[in-house]
Amino acid sequence: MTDSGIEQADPEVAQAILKELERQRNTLEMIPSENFTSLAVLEALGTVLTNKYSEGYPGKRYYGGNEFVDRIETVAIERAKKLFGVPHANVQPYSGSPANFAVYTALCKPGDTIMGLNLTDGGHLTHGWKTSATGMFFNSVPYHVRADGYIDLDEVEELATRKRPRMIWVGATAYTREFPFKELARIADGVDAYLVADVSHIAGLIIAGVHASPVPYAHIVMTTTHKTLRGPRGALLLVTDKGLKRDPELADKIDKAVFPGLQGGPHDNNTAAIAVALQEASTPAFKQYGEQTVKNSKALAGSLMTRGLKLVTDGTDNHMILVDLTPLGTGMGMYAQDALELAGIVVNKNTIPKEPASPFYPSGIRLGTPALTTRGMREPEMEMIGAFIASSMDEIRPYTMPMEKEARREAIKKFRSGISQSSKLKEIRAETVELCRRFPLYPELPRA
Ligand code: DSN
Repeated sequence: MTDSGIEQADPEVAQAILKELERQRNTLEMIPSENFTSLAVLEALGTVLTNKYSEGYPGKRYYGGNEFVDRIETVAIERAKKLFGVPHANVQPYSGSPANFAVYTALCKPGDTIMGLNLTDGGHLTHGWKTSATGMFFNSVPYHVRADGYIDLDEVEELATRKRPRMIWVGATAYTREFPFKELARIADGVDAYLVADVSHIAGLIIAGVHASPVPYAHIVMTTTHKTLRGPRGALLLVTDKGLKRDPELADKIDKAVFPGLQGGPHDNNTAAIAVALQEASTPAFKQYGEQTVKNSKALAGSLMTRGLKLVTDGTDNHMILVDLTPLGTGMGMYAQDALELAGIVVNKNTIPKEPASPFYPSGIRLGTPALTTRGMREPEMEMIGAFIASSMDEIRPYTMPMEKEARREAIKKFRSGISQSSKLKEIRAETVELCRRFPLYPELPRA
């Protein structure tokens, strides 16, 4: 075992980490599921807790030596319960997808019918998409959004009445409007289905009071901890009073589904970092953060629309914006993502409702304000960034994305060589670097 630091022990990896830090510092991070943790969260992650095995739960471990891990996990559980106002929390899921699979394991038998928002309408893979285990092992009946981009509640009700699902998911990975928890609870209750809310994207907004909470309406709530909640990677499974009223053993079923059902030893360093993030999320400063994230998102949406870009649902209620690029042509999401990256703006290509192209070459981009807001940016910066994005989109107008494979390969080649020469994108890049410099990120950490 070496006892030197990473720079001496493994310069190759150390250099790549430092470069990644510089990349995060010098670009506008606008993927709506990403954020920057505090130094305290980072510190908790890089601790000796990673050395420990702790299968089981506090006070009921399979291995010895868990005195301090028990203390940490108990603190995390109590903070999660208090913050979300629920009687039971499990803080061990490795991330959102395994946490969601634990919900299936606790509530369903293989082959049971489940409903969730269709992937290309903004739903998550684990809400029953065909290539996910959740779509393979369960009978998935997807619901959709209407032409205006809002969840089609009439369709949900019609499908639920006809298909009698065991469980209905509410939640998404690309949905820019307030989730209709109350309406979906009415539908789920009407057919005796469990309502499970996946609030991974909006957990921080719920805590800040700028999005309704699903807790009064859902039986189980799942959230990842690394998005608007601003913690480390990981997830929480929360059982509500409504859930316990329906099944007093639900908390136990969830715990057993996580361990031993699906996971082995919890990642104790992550648990500690989650505890720290939950502490931070309980402060007035976090409430302000959540409020500003939504104000920024609305300001950015306004700036983009004023400059002629089309947004799904014509705006946003949360931290996220979905740009419909079909006025520029179908399947242009990848070009938009690449052009913006050259301009120093990191977003992801995304399907739009009724996607006319394909999930691999989709017709939209998804962007959001959680990370920029963590850096301290506000409405004036959003106005400016909206202008950068709109100008960058002008640069992709001359290109097309054919759907036929060979023609597409040629078109992408032509795009890549053309766009890398764009002087407009180079100019914008200089401005985004300057903007990043004005809002320093992790100034305490080393420079490359
Ligand atoms: N990858 C997450 C997101 O970007 O929304 C969902 O798993």
